Amino acid sequence: MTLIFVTTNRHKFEEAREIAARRGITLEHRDTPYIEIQADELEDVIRPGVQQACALLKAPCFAEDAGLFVRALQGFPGPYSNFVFRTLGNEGILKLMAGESDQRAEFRSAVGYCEPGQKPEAFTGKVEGNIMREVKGTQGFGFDPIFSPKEGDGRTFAEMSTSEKNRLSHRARALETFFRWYKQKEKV
Ligand code: ITT
Repeated sequence: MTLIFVTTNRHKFEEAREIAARRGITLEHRDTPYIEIQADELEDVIRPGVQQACALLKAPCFAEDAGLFVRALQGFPGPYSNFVFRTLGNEGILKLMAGESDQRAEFRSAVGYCEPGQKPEAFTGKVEGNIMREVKGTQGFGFDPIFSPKEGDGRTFAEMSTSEKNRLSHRARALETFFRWYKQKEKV
């Protein structure tokens, strides 16, 4: 069984490939760019996004939107995570957090799936954790070096292998829900 994952982010694809393989699903990578609208909820961003990608590809596909929501910053950068990572980066978030005692944050993920002529479906996942005081680790991508999941052993996502991150991550959780739904729908 093969599914198309539309993303410009190679790291996301590698993470998803491992999760899909465990369920007997092969992923095909497409980096077709689609427009992401501005909205507070990731599901509201990914639904029109994946619908557009599906129309461009003329094939069933899924896409994902993720973000880091920091409690002391009222959920910032949230749906603007891509832009904030490119502009302020990890050091920028650490500066904003200097002097904040509440270090809680969560990563959220929304996976969107669409078939030509159909309404898009969305599946979500999240992981709670803390923003570190300094960057730690070199694996993963984006905000991984400043985020330590609550259910972990204190390491950041950037100090974990892909399979370790996949045991806890927001993306893994959203994808697991999507793949379960998909296999049931396809009766496989
Ligand atoms: P797409 O083409 O799939 O949209 P993207 O990199 O633009 O790729 P998103 O908009 O979903 O992905 O993600 C926004 C940013 O949030 C992303 O660039 C990272 O900086 C950060 N981010 C998302 N998921 C992350 C994760 O698992 N670990 C660390 N940072 C993450």
